[in-house]
Amino acid sequence: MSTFLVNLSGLVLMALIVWWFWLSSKGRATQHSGGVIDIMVDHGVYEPAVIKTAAGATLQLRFERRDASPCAEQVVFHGLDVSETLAIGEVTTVTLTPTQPGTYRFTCQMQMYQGTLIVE
Ligand SMILES: [Cu+2]
Repeated sequence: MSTFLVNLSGLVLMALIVWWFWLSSKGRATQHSGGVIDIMVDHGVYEPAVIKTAAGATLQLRFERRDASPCAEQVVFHGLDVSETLAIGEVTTVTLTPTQPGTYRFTCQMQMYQGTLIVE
């Protein structure tokens, strides 16, 4: 009986951890109508990774690359024909004016870094 309880509490803990990570990555969609947004590039994630904006508004995405690994060096906006090389330790501004509503992914060239741009 006691091992069952230990296993159960382990499962509950795992579920909480998964839930917390899921919320922390998916729950931070920030709503914008254009403007300047700072995005941190570190530890394999864009932060924030989900950006919502309005169609026709101009966004200035300021990518601050802290990750020195070659993986992080490029950001590619799929479906928008935009890509940019990010310098280590610097802020690189990507200016976009998406006109078509939709969901666009932005990733590194190997697609390990994953982000989503939602245009409404
Ligand atoms: Cu990569």
